[in-house]
Amino acid sequence: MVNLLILFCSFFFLSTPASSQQDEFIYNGFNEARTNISLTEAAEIEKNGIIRLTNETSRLMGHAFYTSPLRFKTSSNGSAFSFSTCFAFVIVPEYQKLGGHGLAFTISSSRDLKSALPSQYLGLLNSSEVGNFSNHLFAVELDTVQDFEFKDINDNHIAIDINSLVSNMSVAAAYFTDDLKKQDLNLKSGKPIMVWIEYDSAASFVNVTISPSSSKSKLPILSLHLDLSPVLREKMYVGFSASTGLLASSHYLLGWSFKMNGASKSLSMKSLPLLPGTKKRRTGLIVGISVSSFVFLISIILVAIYLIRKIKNREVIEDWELDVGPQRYSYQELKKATKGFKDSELLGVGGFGRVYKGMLQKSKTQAAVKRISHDSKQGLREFLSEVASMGRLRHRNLVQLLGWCRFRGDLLLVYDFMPNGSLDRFLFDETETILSWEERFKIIKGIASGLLYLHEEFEQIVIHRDVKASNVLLDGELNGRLGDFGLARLYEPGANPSTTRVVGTLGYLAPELPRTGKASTKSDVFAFGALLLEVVCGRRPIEPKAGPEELVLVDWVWDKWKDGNALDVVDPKLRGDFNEIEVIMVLKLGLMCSNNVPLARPSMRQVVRYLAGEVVVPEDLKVPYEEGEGAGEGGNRYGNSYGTSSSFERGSDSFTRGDVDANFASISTSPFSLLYRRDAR
Ligand SMILES: *[C@@H]1O[C@H](CO)[C@@H](O)[C@H](O)[C@H]1NC(C)=O
Ligand SMILES: *[C@@H]1O[C@H](CO)[C@@H](O)[C@H](O)[C@H]1NC(C)=O
Ligand SMILES: *[C@@H]1O[C@H](CO)[C@@H](O)[C@H](O)[C@H]1NC(C)=O
Ligand SMILES: *[C@@H]1O[C@H](CO)[C@@H](O)[C@H](O)[C@H]1NC(C)=O
Ligand SMILES: *[C@@H]1O[C@H](CO)[C@@H](O)[C@H](O)[C@H]1NC(C)=O
Ligand SMILES: *[C@@H]1O[C@H](CO)[C@@H](O)[C@H](O)[C@H]1NC(C)=O
Ligand SMILES: *[C@@H]1O[C@H](CO)[C@@H](O)[C@H](O)[C@H]1NC(C)=O
Ligand SMILES: CC(=O)N[C@H]1CO[C@H](CO)[C@@H](O)[C@@H]1O
Repeated sequence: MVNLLILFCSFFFLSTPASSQQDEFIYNGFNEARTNISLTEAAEIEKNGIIRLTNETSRLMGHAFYTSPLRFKTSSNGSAFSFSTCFAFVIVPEYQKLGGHGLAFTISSSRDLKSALPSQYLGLLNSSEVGNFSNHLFAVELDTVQDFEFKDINDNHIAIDINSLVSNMSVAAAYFTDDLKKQDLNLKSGKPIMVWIEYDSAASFVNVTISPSSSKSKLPILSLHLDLSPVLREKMYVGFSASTGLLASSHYLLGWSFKMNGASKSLSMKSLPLLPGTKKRRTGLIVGISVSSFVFLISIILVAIYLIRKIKNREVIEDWELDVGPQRYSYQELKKATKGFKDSELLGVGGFGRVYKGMLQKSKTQAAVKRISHDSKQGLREFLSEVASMGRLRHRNLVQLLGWCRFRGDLLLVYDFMPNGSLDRFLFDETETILSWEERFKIIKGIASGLLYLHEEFEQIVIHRDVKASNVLLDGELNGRLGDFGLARLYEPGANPSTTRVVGTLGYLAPELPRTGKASTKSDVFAFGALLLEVVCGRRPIEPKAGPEELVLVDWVWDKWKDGNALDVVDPKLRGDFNEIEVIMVLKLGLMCSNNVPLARPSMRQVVRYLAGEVVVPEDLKVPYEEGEGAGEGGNRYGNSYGTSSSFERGSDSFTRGDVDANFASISTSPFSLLYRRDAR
């Protein structure tokens, strides 16, 4: 009986024509497809049925393949069948506008792609496999980072890849409207995008069409004459691969349909699952209207309160304020000093507030007055108890805090005036004066000793939290002085990692910070490393305008270092006039401080010793990023990881996680312990 059944079954399978096997499917969300879709690496099916191929972690890859292989040919030398597929995806980049690699529809001879690499390899191949005809790989990539070989194509493109990631054809992402006008489409907009891929076997054509809605335009955006017969084997796996680079995005798949030898069933945006946090249009509108009327009402009330307050315009000084250490200035005095906070007295606008130049009447000295708005009295009070300690910080490489003032929700901090402004202006702007190497080296040494003081020499450990070129100020003799210490704390909640918002500046943020949420002396060292490289190279840690191999300073420096061409990175503005030994030492130190592993970074004390030439920098240098992760040739193994949440926003010069203003209330209730007790280390 059993034998008979087996006989019957094998007969049935043998005689089944290839095209009638399971070769068509449609998934609106993947909840019921858990057994038919194989996920590997970072990919997972979320509760609502969406496949998340990668989250916003650096250098991840994720794969989702239809579990069983599909038959694409009748015999090994036959011609490949026609097929068509339609899918919907969403890319949510960690930083708005800066995408981190991409997603590819893939036909592969294997669904085990463990040895592939992330970043620009898209999780499809590794560096030694690229271009090998025995890969049998066909992919349509939706890439959010500029390709090496298509410099003219922007960072938002669709491309066809065969056995390689050097694309056969690449076009900027766009679609045709009903009247056949070409319309650009941002792949990393965070909104669903529909993709259709059709292969016509008889005509040997691959067509790719994308659209922000369910309606497919008549013209494909990419159409390539291509015979897939030599590329595809008889049995192939179909699915998706996505990867992240230094900059990361979440890559989501909402739905997918596929059909061999025919038109795949169409998907409808309406029946696809939604990403958490997005709302269908109409409810969005209603919510929008009610929110805006609510906001309107609130603003009327606020205006009324403001007017009432204005009438009672006077300064309220509370008892506790009298206990705060350094000098308390009266608001009237600071107002007068800055000519009423006039725009003409504005020295700069930083991440934390506006800085004005002021002439203090009493002492007849110039000062810089930083005005920070903060609407929580509790937070301010705790912060000010720390200001008291900061007033005791005294070091020639720190900008001295002279005093403070609270006026309503505003905190005013009064600092020594630094006539030569901030270092970033000299490094990056077209200024007349170019800092010589001697001047740069002096500044570096000064800042190192200032940081050492904060970390180890003051009575308590003070973590700066925002070391960067724009926080390095230059006094009249061009000594480097660190400013703004501890201010980042004002925007950071307590140590609860689940609510952690990381404050800092992209390119200076240590990779462990988003994960642990805890700033440490080692995260300051990381930022100092970025500063060292910046000073030598005369460019920012992340330069979106540079080519992909130069985008991230650390990686670029490391590549050059490895190849023995370290001096190539030195700021061309120095015109070759520098001390090679010192430059090499600073570059080396910069790479050491930029190590992904906190423990591998030197302490500030060691840094100071190296810079002073007391100790020789170790001969062999560790790779600044963890080894084995995307370490392929030419891989952009970006040195850092930037956190986990999608709500980074680009400020004028700093990236603050989340909306600072909107989050004040929640931040301000948390403790502000800027200063760690030394014995609690
Ligand atoms: C999963 O695949 C099997 C055949 O391999 C098929 O019978 C079944 O209908 C599929 N399920 C879904 C939800 O596609
Ligand atoms: C992102 O995915 C990786 C790999 O699956 C995982 O280790 C990491 O914890 C995830 N991070 C977050 C924030 O979900
Ligand atoms: C295909 O290959 C088989 C042997 O593998 C051969 O017998 C057959 O003639 C070939 N067909 C064509 C069309 O080349
Ligand atoms: C690349 O992948 C292949 C298998 O696909 C593997 O044999 C090879 O070792 C990998 N090469 C590297 C450099 O990882
Ligand atoms: C291509 O890959 C095959 C199998 O992995 C290998 O045997 C062959 O040496 C590779 N060819 C090249 C040029 O790397
Ligand atoms: C394009 O496709 C063919 C296979 O049809 C391949 O041999 C060729 O190397 C591909 N690459 C480029 C850059 O044209
Ligand atoms: C592909 O697009 C071309 C126009 O570029 C069209 O002529 C052809 O019919 C399309 N093929 C398929 C299978 O849609
Ligand atoms: C390079 C530069 O701008 N140096 C100036 C720094 O500040 C002193 C004092 O104001 C000036 O004399 C320098 O010219």
